[in-house]
Amino acid sequence: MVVKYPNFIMYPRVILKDTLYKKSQQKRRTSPSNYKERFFVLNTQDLTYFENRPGKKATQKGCIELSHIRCVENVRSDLPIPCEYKYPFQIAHDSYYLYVFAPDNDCRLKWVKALKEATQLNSLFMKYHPDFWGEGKWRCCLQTDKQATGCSEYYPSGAKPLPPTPDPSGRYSYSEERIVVAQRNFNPKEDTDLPLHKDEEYVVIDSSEPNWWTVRDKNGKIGTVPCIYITEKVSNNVEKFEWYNKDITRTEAEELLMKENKDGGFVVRDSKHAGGYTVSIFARVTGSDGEKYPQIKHYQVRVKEEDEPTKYYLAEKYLFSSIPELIRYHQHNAAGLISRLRHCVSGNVQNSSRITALKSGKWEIHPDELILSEEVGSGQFGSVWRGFWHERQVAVKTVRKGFMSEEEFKEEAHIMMKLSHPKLVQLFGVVTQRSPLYLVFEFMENGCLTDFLRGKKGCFSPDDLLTMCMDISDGMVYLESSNFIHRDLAARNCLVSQDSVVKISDFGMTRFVLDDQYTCSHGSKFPVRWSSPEVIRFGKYSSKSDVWSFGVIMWEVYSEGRTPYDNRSNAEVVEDLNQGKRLPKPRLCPQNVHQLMEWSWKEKPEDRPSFAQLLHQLDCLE
Ligand code: 4IP
Repeated sequence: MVVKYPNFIMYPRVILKDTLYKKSQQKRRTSPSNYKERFFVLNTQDLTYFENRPGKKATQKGCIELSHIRCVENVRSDLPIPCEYKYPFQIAHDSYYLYVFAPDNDCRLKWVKALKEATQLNSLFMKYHPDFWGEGKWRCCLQTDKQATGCSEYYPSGAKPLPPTPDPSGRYSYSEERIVVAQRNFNPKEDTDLPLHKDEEYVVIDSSEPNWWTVRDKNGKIGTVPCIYITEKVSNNVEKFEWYNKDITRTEAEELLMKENKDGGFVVRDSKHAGGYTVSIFARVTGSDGEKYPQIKHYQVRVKEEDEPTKYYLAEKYLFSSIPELIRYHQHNAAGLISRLRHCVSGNVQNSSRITALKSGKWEIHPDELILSEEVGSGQFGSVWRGFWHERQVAVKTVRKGFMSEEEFKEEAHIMMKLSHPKLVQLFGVVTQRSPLYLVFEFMENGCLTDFLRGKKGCFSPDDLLTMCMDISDGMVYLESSNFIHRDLAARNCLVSQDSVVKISDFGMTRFVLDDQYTCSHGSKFPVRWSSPEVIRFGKYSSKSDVWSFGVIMWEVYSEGRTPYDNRSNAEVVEDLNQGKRLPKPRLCPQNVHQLMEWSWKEKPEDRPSFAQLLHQLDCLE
């Protein structure tokens, strides 16, 4: 079954309207933080808010298309609310968060329910932040990036799914079961209430109501209880996390980290002190000679029992109520450690879902297995949809009729599916039973690298920019060693995941394109600005022509998404290259990175570095 995003008829139907308060969305750095009374109208197409001034016509202040809404949920916070209405909910849309305040809980429930219903196709299997963003961090998980992945499971339909079937390895990342402990006895007042017994544990089923939560007791009985009678149990249940390596010694942890060889690689293991835990971190540290040397440090998780509740820490200034919280914080902040916890290393589990998908060896996907939810853009091949395949979020590319040699592509698809690397956008399979073809890829929440760079211009640190280049070169080392030539490497063909990892997409795809405006170097759509001289002159592709294109990507990254040679026509670019001219150093680019660009743009392919050399050089700069 292929579900298309609903087709709206000419006149949208009004679903709800009310006067509510809203907080300004801080779209700009200089936006004020204020709260305004607005008249909200939800219809089948969008959510619009108006300013109502007595005796004057209402003026529209904002409008959010429903298809742009990612999440609608109550905000759970102990922050005092500085406007008249005290019941907050959030509407996450595009890259913004709109906080809206209802006068009472019934009104809030009504709005959240209606908005969820109207947008539920948009946002399956997401995470969200239950508390406010404020003072530069998420109050729920302390992450300091406003666009950081949410820390709580989001249920678009309002109903929570059944608990996940246990993973055979007993591990699944952050989807923890929430346990609460009764602080006092409670005698039910209504049929739907559940009695509470002091000090007993209960599993939280639904916490969307601010005052009454639905919980399950040890006998499996479910009912509502007053929130003021329960308290959340601190979960130190580290077993289910991928970073926890139960039975490994200090030496084994060191071997594992050395083998992985990733700056910021870390494991959490049992400490030699019974009941304790140690975090082992691998980092490349600059020695007195200026060279980088690998180093491993072990930090014991310390416990401050005198605090109520008990606190955990690695660096004394940063205290947390549980070990998972501590790890989550240090994944984003080094805060005194040798490195922040950048890469979780695990000796136990095989690499997640991707492997499961590929193990089947099946590349043909049946159309019934696919659900398309919304169109998210259009690529050079045709439109791109966000969809679901076996509960996995995927990007589905539809290929325009006559644009691609479908037969040749089908012959090659299984080879492309075997290419699997954390820095490549994974091809999961192909729907060939229909024309045009559907190509099913890993979904990348942050879209293409060019738009990502332009959208966040001015917000990147030097480390961010370098990491992007390293991500791409890491993926290219893999393609190079697999003797696979990309042929169209450019920032627009790299995608960015939810946690800002850059991955390479569309590798090898131009070979199947039939439109000679793309394939012929004189064609208007030919990527001259990314192409090496031998490609422009003789159509001679190699890993070294990919290296040239990679040099241009580095330039795009350090120019935060500018088009290369943006003041020159394609013909002028060719002329410049023939005269030996090259792109200038972008303002944000350090001299040594620019030297790598120039090395990649050597006239003769054999004078250019390999991707392995480039990655090594970038690694040394970190
Ligand atoms: C405005 O402040 C209003 O709060 C806007 O809300 C808000 O727009 C603006 O936020 C904020 O700068 P002033 O009226 O003091 O200028 P409204 O449009 O309801 O009046 P949002 O985007 O929240 O609708 P920014 O982030 O757009 O600047």
